Amino acid sequence: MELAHQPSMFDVAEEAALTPLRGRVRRHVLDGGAWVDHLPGWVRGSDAVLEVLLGDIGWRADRRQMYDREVAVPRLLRWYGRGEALPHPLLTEAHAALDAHYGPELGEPFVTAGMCLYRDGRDSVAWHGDRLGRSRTQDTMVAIVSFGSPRPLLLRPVGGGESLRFSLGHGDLVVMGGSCQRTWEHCIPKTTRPVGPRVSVQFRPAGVA
Ligand SMILES: O=C(O)CCC(=O)C(=O)O
Repeated sequence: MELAHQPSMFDVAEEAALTPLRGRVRRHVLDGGAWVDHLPGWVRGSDAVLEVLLGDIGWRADRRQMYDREVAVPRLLRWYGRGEALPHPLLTEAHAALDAHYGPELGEPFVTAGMCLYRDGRDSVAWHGDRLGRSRTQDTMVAIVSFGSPRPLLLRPVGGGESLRFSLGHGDLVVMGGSCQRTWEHCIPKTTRPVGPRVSVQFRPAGVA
């Protein structure tokens, strides 16, 4: 895939490695039983992972029905199911580290890894909650690790209210937890600013989508 990618000054020299989670993740407690954990720069040397993710890993361009016409989904997608090998060992380590840190609170492991590739500022995801599975009725967690050019993840309460903004790229981690998928919505808005590609890797428990 030919995508112009400007390496980050902080990221390029190092081999990819995780930094500790314990004592460093900051929890934002939100209304309605939701929370968001945030750790900027969780992955050091994240550009090495991005290079692999921007390669030929089976990205798929989806289409969806919008009223009476079919339109292209504005991002590329790749889904890794239970036990499927992830394309970079750092992602396997990240999965294990998330399970070790969040397992006691979540009560189950993260199982799937969904990936989105935002090629430039025209790619986006509209306001939504991940409510297709058990998360429609149950508390859960969705952990997102971001690679490449930062894009804002916005969150707002369902029904309206003040929104929150996390700029996510270059190895940043956010975890949406509690009732967040039911009581809050999130999006990655389009931008007219020139931005390089960003890949988000979302770890979810079984049955959460
Ligand atoms: O790219 C992101 O960080 C968010 C992705 C997302 O909201 C989704 O795929 O449901």
